Amino acid sequence: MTLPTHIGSEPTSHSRQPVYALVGNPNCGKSTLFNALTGLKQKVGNYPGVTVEKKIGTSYSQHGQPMTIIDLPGAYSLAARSPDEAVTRDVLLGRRTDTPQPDRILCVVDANNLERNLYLVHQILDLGRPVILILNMMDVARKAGIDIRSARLERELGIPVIPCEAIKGKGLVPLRLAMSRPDLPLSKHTWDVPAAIAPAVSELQASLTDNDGKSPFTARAEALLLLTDQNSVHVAGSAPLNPRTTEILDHWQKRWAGEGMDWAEALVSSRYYVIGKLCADTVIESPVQNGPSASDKIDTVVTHPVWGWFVLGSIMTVIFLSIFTFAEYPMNWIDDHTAALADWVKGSMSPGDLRDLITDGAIAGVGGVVIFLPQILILFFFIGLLEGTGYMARAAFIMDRLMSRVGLNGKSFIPMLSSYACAIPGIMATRTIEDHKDRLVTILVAPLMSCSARLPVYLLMIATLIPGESVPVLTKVGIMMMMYFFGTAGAFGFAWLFKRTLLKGEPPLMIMELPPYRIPGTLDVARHTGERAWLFLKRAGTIILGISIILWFLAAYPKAPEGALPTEQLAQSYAGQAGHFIEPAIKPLGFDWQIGIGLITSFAAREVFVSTMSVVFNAEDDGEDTTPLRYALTSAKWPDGRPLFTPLVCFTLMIFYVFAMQCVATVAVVRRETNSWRWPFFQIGYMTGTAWILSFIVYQAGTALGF
Ligand SMILES: Nc1nc2c(ncn2[C@@H]2O[C@H](COP(=O)(O)OP(=O)(O)OP(=O)(O)O)[C@@H](O)[C@H]2O)c(=O)[nH]1
Ligand SMILES: [Mg+2]
Repeated sequence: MTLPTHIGSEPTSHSRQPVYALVGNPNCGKSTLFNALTGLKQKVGNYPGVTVEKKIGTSYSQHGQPMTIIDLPGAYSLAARSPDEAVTRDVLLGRRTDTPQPDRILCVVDANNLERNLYLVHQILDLGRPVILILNMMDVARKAGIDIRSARLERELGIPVIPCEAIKGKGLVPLRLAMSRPDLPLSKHTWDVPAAIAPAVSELQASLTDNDGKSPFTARAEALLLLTDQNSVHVAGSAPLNPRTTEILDHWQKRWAGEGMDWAEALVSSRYYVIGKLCADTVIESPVQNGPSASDKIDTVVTHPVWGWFVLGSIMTVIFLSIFTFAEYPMNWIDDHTAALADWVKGSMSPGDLRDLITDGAIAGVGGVVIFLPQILILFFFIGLLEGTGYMARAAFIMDRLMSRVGLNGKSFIPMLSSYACAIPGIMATRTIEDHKDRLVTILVAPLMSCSARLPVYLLMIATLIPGESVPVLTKVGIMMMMYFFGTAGAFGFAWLFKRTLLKGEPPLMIMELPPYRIPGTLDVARHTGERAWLFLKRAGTIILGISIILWFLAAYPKAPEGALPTEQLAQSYAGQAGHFIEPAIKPLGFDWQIGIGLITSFAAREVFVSTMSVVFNAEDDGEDTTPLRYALTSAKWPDGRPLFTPLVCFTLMIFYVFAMQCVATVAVVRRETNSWRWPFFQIGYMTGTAWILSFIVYQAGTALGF
């Protein structure tokens, strides 16, 4: 039976601003197009699964009319398997209360993989809404010798088809013109649902319309989805089906099962049959070269079981080496200027609490952290490059063997890699993982990957540990890489443990697309780096400033009697009392009450440790020294005169920061993504417990060995 999708066109007048949704397979350039249309800065990257949540923006038609554009996570099919795909399906089917249902759909396809990409487009045409088909990445297709007869495709489908190069903004004018058309046609494309299934589709459609209150088109699309993947419709949050609809579904499924028919497979292959015919008529492939492409050649080395690791190691070394060497000059500059600012405030205000609050609280605290901005910039510049070129997906690929040993798949690795920047986007990225337990395991271990907030702590400790300039920079790089290694090994170890105990499950199969290498957009990398730098500064200006000010008060009150030494003042202050309170618990790790104050405050965010040390050790006094905090730390002492920050203590402290869960923002995100308090609390407990135990072992063993 042939079901016409629809003939005619949509109503011409819009009472509100028209809503467009950008839909397509992962990594086909939707967000790039979204940015080009709206001028916004949605994150773009050369690996599947960059966008995991919808994002709304405004664009203007060729006549200046505003239009709402929704960027959506990539999906291979409307039969969603992972939480990010579910977002796309639910927005399209109008199930989200927080998002307007799109009136018109912009289907983006990668011109290099038209056949595979058209599967989703085909499902979307069933929705009976106006669609514009965008053939993106035409530049890559052209180079690969793929020619698409877009006029023919346009005739066959009866919808506008627009070739584009989103990355260069090519094709935007025709696209805007098409979007401005008040009379966008509905597809007149028809396809044959297998005869044995067609009556079921009609019955389900009728019931979904009459009993579940769906519009006829949504009803038909949902009927087809129900038959291809029942789970995809019975999701949390969507209204349960009317009993009558379920009854019809059960009836047909029992009947087909009795006949030994695989109805889902029959539907999928009949779709592919139509798509195959469509592509045969419209895609002309003339291979321009024989033999492997440049991408393939690079991959034989980069994904090689031995050389791959070598490449990964070299890249990491280059990144850390750059962090240590190139940051020197701008760091000194920032340091000089914060010192000058503090001096200026000192000179222009009369002595008193307010002056001290500004210099010893705000400037010392924020300055102590902002000094690490150059390193953060360098780190994110490299991460941006790795994401843009497509190397991230390769790193995930070579890690896959290791991942499957611990019971995870390559899909968990992108979230874990992203956590090197910050656990929050990492945890968001777990939405691409289909299996609930695998997703949870990944969320639980992601914060063990050393995030950029730990960088200032490591850098400060390494500087204190190796004060001289005589030590080769590679030693510092080595210690730093050790910390990253410990964090990563810890994440793998705990993933292994959780997969065997709490969250048992089959090791999943790896389904990871390796995107072709691309030269990243300069603007994308700059934007990515700039955005992260801005986030870092914003944290310094808000959370770190706030905590520094509070901490200053807690350290300045209650006031000690006249003539007391600064350390006596701190010791009997509220902050000092808190530090003393936890000292018994941390003394076995080699930490005193002053470090204890830092441990307490850095539960808000890890960098706060650095600003706390600046406030506690009141560091910016010495005009002479260019690295005052480090200097203050090396001269800090226990009451009996022993030095406090011995190399062993610095090292132990770094170990503590590798493992401890210290970030309220992450706790909040884990709470939201797991929808319970149980998991974030469990995470705080197991991570901080591990941090304590390992620090204890390191410190005690180190002391026994005479370090
Ligand atoms: N050569 C070329 N690259 C492009 C084009 N459009 C986008 N890209 C690149 O393709 C990659 C993927 O782009 P995104 O916009 O992140 O893709 P997406 O569809 O939003 O991906 P997900 O959010 O993962 O579903 C990025 O590296 C872009 O720079 C294009 O027209 N030509
Ligand atoms: Mg995207």
